[in-house]
Amino acid sequence: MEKIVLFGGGGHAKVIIDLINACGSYEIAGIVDAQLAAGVSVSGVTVLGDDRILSELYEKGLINACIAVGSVGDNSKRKALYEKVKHAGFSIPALVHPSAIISGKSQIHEGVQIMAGTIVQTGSLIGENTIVNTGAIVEHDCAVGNHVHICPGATLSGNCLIGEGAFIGAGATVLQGVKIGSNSIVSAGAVVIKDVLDNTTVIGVPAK
Ligand code: JB2
Repeated sequence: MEKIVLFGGGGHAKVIIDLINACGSYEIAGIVDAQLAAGVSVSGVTVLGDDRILSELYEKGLINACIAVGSVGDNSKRKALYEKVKHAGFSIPALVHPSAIISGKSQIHEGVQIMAGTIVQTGSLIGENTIVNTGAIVEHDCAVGNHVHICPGATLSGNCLIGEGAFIGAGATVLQGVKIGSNSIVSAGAVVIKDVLDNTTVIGVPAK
């Protein structure tokens, strides 16, 4: 079985470890973490060191990586780490939980993480390094940009456009055809009924 290295060893990494074990497609070789000491165990996976061992790991033949740092509101850290790891030569495969329902007519790009119980409907595209978190729904013909986080239980209705780096909070709903701008934040539980500009935070029902 091919090996994979996780970058990040916090809460998101625990969910990723479960996902990879459920898929059975990779053996987890270890975790690279900015703060945890080498030798520490996270869900039974050992921390190998920090980002300084990136090239060493690659040279040893560990060529598959997973960005296991999540995000709360700001996806820029995840984006920067993805770009650093990719630049070092690693392959960052899409990971899809076996319980997710993914239309064969959707497109799932590199580094996407699709968690347990999600649905991605026909004609939708999920951009690089985006998280579709536990139980989220992406309805038909949505275009979700790179480095987006769709949080647990959020729903994108059909034909939504989600700009790069946007954050769709837990349980939020985006109505059909609505566009969310790049790096914008939809707060948890919001119901978005009209377009949101770039770099804008909206809250409430209807979201403002
Ligand atoms: O640049 C980095 C880096 N920055 C932070 N490189 C590496 N290799 N690791 C990094 N980290 C590590 O990510 C931190 O040292 C820390 O161990 C981990 C982040 O853990 P935390 O639990 O704080 O956050 P998270 O990103 O795993 O999870 C958040 O986002 C998820 C989507 C949490 O809030 C979760 O509740 C949420 N589900």
